[in-house]
Amino acid sequence: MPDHETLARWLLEARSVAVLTGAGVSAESGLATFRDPEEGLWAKYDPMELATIGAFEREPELVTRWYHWRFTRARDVQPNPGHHALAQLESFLTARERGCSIITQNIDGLHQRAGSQRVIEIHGTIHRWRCTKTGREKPLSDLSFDRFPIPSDHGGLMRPCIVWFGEMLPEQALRDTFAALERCDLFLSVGTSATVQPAASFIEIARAAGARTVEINKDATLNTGGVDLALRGPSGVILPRVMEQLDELASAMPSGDT
Ligand code: BV8
Repeated sequence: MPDHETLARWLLEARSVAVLTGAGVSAESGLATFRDPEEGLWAKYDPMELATIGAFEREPELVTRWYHWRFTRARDVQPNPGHHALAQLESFLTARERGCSIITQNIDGLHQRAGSQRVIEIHGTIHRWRCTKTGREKPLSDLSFDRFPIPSDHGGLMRPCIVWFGEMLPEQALRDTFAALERCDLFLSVGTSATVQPAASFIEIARAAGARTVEINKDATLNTGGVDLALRGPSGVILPRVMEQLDELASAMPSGDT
């Protein structure tokens, strides 16, 4: 049986699905991943170096400019068929009173723009910024990027509400993530190199909870050898094919059986 049909059958049987996504899910929207080389001005910078509290403290103007540039990129691109397929999966499962959580490492907000509602942003969002002194948050739309770095109203600086390397993940997001992992019977890892902790270990929690594990990724990762099913290729192609197959299987079932 072709892999995408196997996955469609597993999704039809699943009672609760947890999906971990990484930068690869947004690649087909035109957003660079952390490991693909950036073009232009930012090509000479290593995202792993810039996405740190130390870099912001040492060079607040550079890091603020980088996040402003990443925000404008995220604003100007569109969700791709992979994002839409995951939103469709959430609707499919929710209509059948089954669980579905999108646990994303991405800060671009594209899952929500595609219609996903049950999104856990474990590394925060670029669409909200906060004062470094008071912690008070503002939506990005309330900020003016006419000077870098951006002074806050309280004598501090404005920083994006994201998790930098060396920072703790948001407590509520972690609680919601662990709840989703512990109740899932199917775990999908999509478009992530599975190298950043603690996200890279989420698959172990799902596996310990008895879930089947699936990887959908352009390249092999450290997780590939241990998953129950690995589909190699672009998520924007694979996920829509799986959803087409799922809809076919569901419509072939006697009504009320899915
Ligand atoms: C933490 C937000 C507790 C910012 C991100 C020393 C000191 C402190 C911590 C550590 C330390 N050593 C290790 C750690 C832990 C550290 C860590 O994991 N480091 C790594 C480098 C080893 N983790 C942390 O610091 C975390 N906090 O541990 O707190 C703590 C606190 C203090 C001290 C100790 C412990 C916080 C981690 C969060 C960092 N913030 N993002 C921003 O976005 O700017 S991480 C960022 O990088 C992303 O969010 C994402 O998580 C990660 C990139 O990974 P991916 O998303 O997987 O992207 P990548 O490019 O790697 O891979 C893309 C994949 O997609 C590839 O496999 C490719 O093949 C595939 N692909 C490409 N195109 C497609 C595709 N697949 C399908 N279809 C396609 N079309």
